[in-house]
Amino acid sequence: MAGGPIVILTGAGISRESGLETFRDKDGLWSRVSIDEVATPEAFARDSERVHAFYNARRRQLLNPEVQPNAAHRALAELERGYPGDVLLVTQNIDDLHERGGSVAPQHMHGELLKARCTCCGRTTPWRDDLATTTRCPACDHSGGMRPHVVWFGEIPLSMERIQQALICCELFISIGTSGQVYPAAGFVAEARAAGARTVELNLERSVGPGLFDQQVEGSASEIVPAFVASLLTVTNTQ
Ligand code: BJW
Repeated sequence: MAGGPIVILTGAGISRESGLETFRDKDGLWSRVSIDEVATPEAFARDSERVHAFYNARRRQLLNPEVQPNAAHRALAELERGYPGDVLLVTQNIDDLHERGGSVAPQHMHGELLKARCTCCGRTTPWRDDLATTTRCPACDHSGGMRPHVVWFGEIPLSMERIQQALICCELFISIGTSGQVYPAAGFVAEARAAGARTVELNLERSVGPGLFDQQVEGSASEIVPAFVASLLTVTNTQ
């Protein structure tokens, strides 16, 4: 391919070597915490203190100086800079490691941990501190309506129109570090494939058998992503 549009989808696996936990691996977040307790709007309505505590802990962890982007985040930024065509980076991750790794405008389809949203006025605000049930909205000054700017089960993911448009036009779809169990992201590979794209998975282990992906590379993201990006840029720039 000589510069055709690319869509990249990343999941928790790309940030694991930066020190953040995945969800569904043996030692992942969902092995210790129930989805129904922390990742639904019903959970927030029932026990917002509990949900705040879960996201406050993860926000503090993300802001720990030891958590830094790894070679995979940096390689994707290099791809964005060096590739002659369009690259849309879509991430299910709520961390900011793509931005810190040099990516310009990753689409955070499941939201961003370093933002808070007021359920009263709808305004989204950059947020680095703990949230509490009494936190005031800096925009409307209402207290009690602030929530993490994340997408819980049953809520509609963000930027869907832009993502769907890119999926039907892309020539290459690359899935990195996601188990492919959560929709609509899990369906992106089939949509891209139906539209004629070549599909590639880079993951610690294959998320599905052969059929959906034309190529599957197994290994840790910090090793296989830079290698894949280097070979893609070499092939593209010598064509
Ligand atoms: C490595 C590695 C290393 C490890 N190197 N790799 C029945 C059928 C179909 C769908 C549904 C259904 N019932 C309900 C639904 C819909 C529901 C859904 O999909 N449920 C399924 C569980 C069945 N989806 C929704 O509700 C979504 N909304 C929706 O569908 O709205 C309708 C709509 C859509 C579109 C248009 C209009 C309307 C919302 C989903 C929200 C997900 N939220 C969460 C939590 C919030 C954010 C947060 O707290 O962080 O998002 S859940 C959690 O899972 C989080 C993640 O972003 C998401 C995906 O996880 P991910 O990234 O794949 O992580 P893991 O842990 O699963 O996988 C890690 C992978 O990395 C593994 O493969 C490892 O091998 C690999 N790995 N180390 C490389 N070093």
